[in-house]
Amino acid sequence: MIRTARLAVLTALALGSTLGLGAQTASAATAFANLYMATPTGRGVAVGSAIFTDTGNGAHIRLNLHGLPPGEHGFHVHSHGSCDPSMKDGQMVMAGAAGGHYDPDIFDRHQGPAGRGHLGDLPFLTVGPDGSDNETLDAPRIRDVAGLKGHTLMIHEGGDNYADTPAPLGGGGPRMACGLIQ
Ligand SMILES: [Cu+2]
Repeated sequence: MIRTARLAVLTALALGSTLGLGAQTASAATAFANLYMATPTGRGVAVGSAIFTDTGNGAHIRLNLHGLPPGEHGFHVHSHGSCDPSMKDGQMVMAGAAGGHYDPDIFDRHQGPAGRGHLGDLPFLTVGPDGSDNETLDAPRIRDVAGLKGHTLMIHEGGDNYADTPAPLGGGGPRMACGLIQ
């Protein structure tokens, strides 16, 4: 009897390691996005991935990015589940179909990862001189990692001052890379 139970546990463990990321998703709240450069015609080259993990005290975001311009870049969850270009006021917007910053509580303001603004306001990225970024960022207000699935993760060309002034939405400007959170 005991031996049978032990065998079942071992089988489950073996299955879990075979399934890899899928098994993690089932047992703990994780979500990930593969990111691609945004271009006027849609998805460009792959630039790596981000993995969200629930810590019980906010989320950790583990980055594995490459091929990006060095320096600081605004980094947000956007509302819609598409990275396609869109048209706004007669102008093409790269990754515009992703919509605005994810704001389920309708604060309608940009305040960064610690403020009372868009829930999707994440810490900005700092890309190294070689174009890679392997940081792990803290997102203390993201309490429901699974709830991010179906939204998009966005990297902007410029940095993020966690305010709507002097420029709106942290001043990061155009959308540079984007990925569907799944
Ligand atoms: Cu953004």
